[in-house]
Amino acid sequence: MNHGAEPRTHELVVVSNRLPVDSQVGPDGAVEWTRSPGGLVTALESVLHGVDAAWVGWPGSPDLELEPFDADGIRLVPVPLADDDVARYYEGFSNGSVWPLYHDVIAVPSYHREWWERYVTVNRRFAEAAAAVARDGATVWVHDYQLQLVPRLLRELRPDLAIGFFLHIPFPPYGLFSQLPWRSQIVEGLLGADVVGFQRTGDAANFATAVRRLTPAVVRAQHRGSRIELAEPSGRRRGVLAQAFPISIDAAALEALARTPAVQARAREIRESLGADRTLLLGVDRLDYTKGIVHRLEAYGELLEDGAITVDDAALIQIAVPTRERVAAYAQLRDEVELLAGRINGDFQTLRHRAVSYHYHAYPREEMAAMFLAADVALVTSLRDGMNLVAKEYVASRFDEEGVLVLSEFTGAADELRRAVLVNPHDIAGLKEAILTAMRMPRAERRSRMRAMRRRVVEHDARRWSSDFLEALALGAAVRRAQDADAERDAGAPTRVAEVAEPLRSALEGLARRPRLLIALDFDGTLAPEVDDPAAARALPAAREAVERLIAMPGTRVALVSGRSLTDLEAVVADFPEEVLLVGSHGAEIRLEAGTSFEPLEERERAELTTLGELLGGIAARHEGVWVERKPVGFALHTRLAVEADSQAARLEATREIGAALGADVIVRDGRTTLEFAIRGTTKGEAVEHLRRITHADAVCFAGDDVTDEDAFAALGPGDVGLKSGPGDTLAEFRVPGPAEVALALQRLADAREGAPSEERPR
Ligand code: GDG
Repeated sequence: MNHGAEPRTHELVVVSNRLPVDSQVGPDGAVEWTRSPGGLVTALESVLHGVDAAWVGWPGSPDLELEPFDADGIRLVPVPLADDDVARYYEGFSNGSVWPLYHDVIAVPSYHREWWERYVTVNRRFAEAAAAVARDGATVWVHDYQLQLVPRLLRELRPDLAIGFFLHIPFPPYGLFSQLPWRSQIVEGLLGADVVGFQRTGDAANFATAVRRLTPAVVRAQHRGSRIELAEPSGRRRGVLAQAFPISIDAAALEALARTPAVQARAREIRESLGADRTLLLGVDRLDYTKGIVHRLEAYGELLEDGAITVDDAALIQIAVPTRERVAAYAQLRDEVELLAGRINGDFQTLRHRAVSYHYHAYPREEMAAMFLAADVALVTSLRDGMNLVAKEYVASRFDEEGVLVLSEFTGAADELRRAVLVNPHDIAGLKEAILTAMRMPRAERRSRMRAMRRRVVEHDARRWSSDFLEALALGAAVRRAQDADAERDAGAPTRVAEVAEPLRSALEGLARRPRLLIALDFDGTLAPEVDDPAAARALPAAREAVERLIAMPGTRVALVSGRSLTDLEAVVADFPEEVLLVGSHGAEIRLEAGTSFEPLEERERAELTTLGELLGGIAARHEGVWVERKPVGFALHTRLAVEADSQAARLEATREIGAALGADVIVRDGRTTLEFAIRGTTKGEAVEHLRRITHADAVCFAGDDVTDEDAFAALGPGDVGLKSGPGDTLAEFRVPGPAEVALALQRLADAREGAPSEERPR
């Protein structure tokens, strides 16, 4: 290894919590580094070679400040963590909050603000370290749950980079994810990437739901994931690909290792030491509560207890690699597993044979390969696991096409290794059954299953995983750069009308020249992308900016016309200028000025409303169980609590008396248990008519997306412009795909109106 301090930049930068090295303190007290053969290094090996790459990560010991150094042709860039950082960012937020939450709350997550704050600080430190060593336009690939804020932080520092993120663990369903007090920040953090990769399609789908629920982004489902369209604070649109890229292993290298004479000899030795006639069951896991080790031991213990197997038939080797020992849940799990293994041995072992051979430490790769080769059955019983590489490693090392894999359905690997004996580890009876099936499986069936699984793992290996991901990232970044370049070019041009296609462009230019213009716009699905939570809907920044520009121009009024109640609408458009006219409840409520609840009624309307109230009040007084409710521009007669005779009589009298007194001025709506009378129209069409009158507009532009907007389109005449957002039948003359294009059309209208002769326009 070669130490050096000169600042260098690189074309590919990998960022992960840990650097792929282990430190040891040498006899002279100096720190020595050896490359640790962790899964991620192996998986990235092929892409790291031949490019100028750096790896940013924590060297693994607290309070260690190191200069960047080279190891095996890769530049290693250490990020220091103080003991307190390790406690709060790593053991705390990463492993005490995120890990249990993302693994189906198998252990109860705790949420502490000081953990979260340190997570933010440490993520910023990683982002800064990556930004400092990335060449102009470089690719940065960020890994895993400890660094979910890095993509956004890095994009803010270095918008030129192609940023990818891969989550190695599951992404939970929204019902669980929503527990997280900082759920929005996490989603925003991840959306800083061009590509967010997940293990399973289900994880990508869970993420898409979280994006829909927590942000106004537009999410479109596609193969193995979705495409997310964001509006950045600058108003620019940016696409993010969220998709499954199932991780894999270097199958060829593992097979080659398993084929070496030394490993084969060692496998024979292991078998002989256990007793040649016994079926060898093997479990290899980090000692983590997600891995289902207790369930596995319970099933095995019960099989011995039932007498279905004996220690003369079977042996279980359980390798439990120490992990996160300072986190309480892990210390407890260790006690539980060791107690159980001890109890099974106490109950069932004989002088000749142990029931469980339990090892609480890691082994070298060669020893692992020998164990895989020796084991008749591999037991992977995770309660939840992003992928589980052990399952794939077992398959890859079985070049002899022998061995049976028992695999939990709750692993990512189960999506690919369909010919394993699939189990639900919570079902102990089913798990026992599966172990027996595996132990007794006929040779021909074992071989046919193993062959099929081997094909999958060999074809979909780590090299393919990393190249698929990096290709998708290169493509995503290229598209974004092209869009940015277009936007920059257009921003410099005097007019940007050309982006809106003909004939809409000419129609907008025509509108721009009209002296008094009314622009009436539906909100949801037109200015704001549809979101699951209506309260979270917000107009695209580009749309809001266009409205701000238009409203500042003489002779130009803008109204937002929505089916929402006025109060509701006011809440979601609080970021709009106060001069905007608001129409709620499909036209029933109108706010002409901020602070007024709705438009003051004209004298005639006030009189009509009084008459209406008096007549209905009289009717309600005459019939038991009938009452009157005041509405914004009318009344509703409720008959739900009246007996049939009273209800019918009240309805008949109301229709007759009001018809006689007010005639066609009143709009009647007949509901099952209500009869509503309004003195002002309550369709968007009537709203547009009304707005046209009060603003004295010469021309109207209306944009909307749903069926209630059709009334408004129907109210348009020659010289007006109707713009439909999205699919579906429409009376509108023009159509655009969605809110982003509506925003663009409004911007072009503003551009054109700014440039149009304005002398005839009133102030
Ligand atoms: C996370 C996700 C996802 C284990 N014991 C020894 C040893 N190992 C190696 C295995 C394997 C790796 O450690 C464990 O990988 P897993 O995938 O099984 O599990 P996690 O550590 O939880 O990994 C997981 C993975 O990230 C990758 O995306 O699959 O779902 O939780 O490679 O062989 N290696 C050596 N000695 C041991 O004693 N040398």
